Amino acid sequence: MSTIFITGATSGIGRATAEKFLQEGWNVIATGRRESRLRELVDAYGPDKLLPLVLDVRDRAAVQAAFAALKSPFAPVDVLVNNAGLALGVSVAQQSDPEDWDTMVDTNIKGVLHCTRAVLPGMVERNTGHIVNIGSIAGSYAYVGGNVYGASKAFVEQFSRNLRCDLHGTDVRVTNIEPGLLESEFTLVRLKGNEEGSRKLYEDAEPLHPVDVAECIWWAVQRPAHVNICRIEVMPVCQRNGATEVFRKHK
Ligand code: NDP
Ligand code: 8X3
Repeated sequence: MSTIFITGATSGIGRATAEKFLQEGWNVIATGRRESRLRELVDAYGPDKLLPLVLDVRDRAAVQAAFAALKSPFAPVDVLVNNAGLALGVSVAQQSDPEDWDTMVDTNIKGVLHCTRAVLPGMVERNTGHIVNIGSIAGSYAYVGGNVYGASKAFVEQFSRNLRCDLHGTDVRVTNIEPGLLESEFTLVRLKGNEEGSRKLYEDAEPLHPVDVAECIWWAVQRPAHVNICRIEVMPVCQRNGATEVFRKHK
């Protein structure tokens, strides 16, 4: 395997995954909405092994066109990492903004569907490939304000399991990685630009770093072809039982 397609490679886990696979000599298709961030990656790694694509995963036609237009050495795609995603807001359901709910559903659920559907027929035809989904512990552990975000990640978890059923008899692999507290732009986005709020969430704790998840992805992909890593649930040591149980050193 040598070509990986990563959604949401402009920040956090996606960017760290792009860097990990580039360092390991893979061809990387790095996608996201922010062109300037993709340009930074090209400036750092050059265009030979890195194809930057401005892509909004909510746009099914654009996703289909992006996959259809890929050419060697960026085709065929051996690994798809469905990483693009976000949480918006921390309100209880009865006070949440329905627009935020739509954006989370369109990105975290429909975005995963669009990319998976676009890449899967080719993988089945070649009888090889790997779909790596980025779920979350929020898909398994409920918390106040987690409502649609957590439910969207539960969707990703069950979709990953169901994909394995549909792919039974092929050599295509499916992995769902479920990280806990991880410092990235995630909380800044969730709190709509509130830097102080984002800083406070990670204060006095040692969260996961994006590279920790990139290493999980690398490990799952590197297993021998007959091994399917189904789920990886990974939290920082300071966290237990989901989002709200974080041990803080000075509190
Ligand atoms: P970041 O906010 O740092 O990165 C999110 C990425 O998703 C960005 O590259 C962003 O790119 C991309 N993205 C968002 N919306 C879209 C869209 N419509 N189309 C294409 N790309 C999009 O957060 P993380 O790296 O932490 O998050 C990555 C994944 O990990 C998400 O699915 C998140 O739910 C999950 N996760 C995060 C955890 C955490 O605590 N941080 C824990 C568990 C899971 P751009 O804005 O340029 O489009
Ligand atoms: C993000 C992790 O627990 O903050 O997926 O919802 S959590």
